[in-house]
Amino acid sequence: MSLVFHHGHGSPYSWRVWLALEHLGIPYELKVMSFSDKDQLKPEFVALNPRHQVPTIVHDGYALWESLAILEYLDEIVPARRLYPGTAQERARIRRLIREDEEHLDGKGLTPIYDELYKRPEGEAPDEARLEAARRKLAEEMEYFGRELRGPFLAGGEPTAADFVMYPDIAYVKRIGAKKPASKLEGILPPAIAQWAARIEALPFFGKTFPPHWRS
Ligand SMILES: N[C@@H](CCC(=O)N[C@@H](CS)C(=O)NCC(=O)O)C(=O)O
Repeated sequence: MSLVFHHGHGSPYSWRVWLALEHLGIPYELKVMSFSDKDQLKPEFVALNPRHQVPTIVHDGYALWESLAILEYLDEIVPARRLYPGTAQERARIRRLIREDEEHLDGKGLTPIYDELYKRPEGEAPDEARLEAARRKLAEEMEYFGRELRGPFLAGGEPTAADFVMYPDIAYVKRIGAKKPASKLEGILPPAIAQWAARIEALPFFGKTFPPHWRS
């Protein structure tokens, strides 16, 4: 089996897939794309993925993109270890948590904060009311997900796709909190989520997936 993984450091979508590949023990060839060099727009990559996004995998010549489609595909090709384990109901719950993360924690909490602090034109002040509303939503969502823990991880004793989808978002909350005091995100993680994040960070393969430019 040959699997090529096209990744971009700092992409939360791509990070999900890297964590999953490692957890499943799938051998892969890592190809890191440089966004500043616009690698994703080079003709050979656009020929592979017309949406020119990471993550993209090529498995035995079959190209696939969209992180959630990739996670479900990886789950099916390695039956010995699952990203969506359990009964139909347990598997559905993992999918529910993923959708809730995307819509609520990320979409209504983290994304507006990121937009206000990183995407406004130079010198333009953030919309404080929008920031505050998003910060409140993020705090509520992290409490919600803390209550969804079923042991060390979201679905029990082992991490699943739900943990690998949520972790990069929580890593962004931590990073923005540390880098942008105006975000007032420092210390916002409830204890249950801080401890859960520490458990992901203690996974033996975690270190290699951490964005190198985040180390400083
Ligand atoms: N819905 C996609 C989003 C992927 C995505 O937005 N990737 C960004 C990096 S975070 C990207 O590759 N952007 C490069 C571009 O659009 O040219 C997924 O879940 O995989």
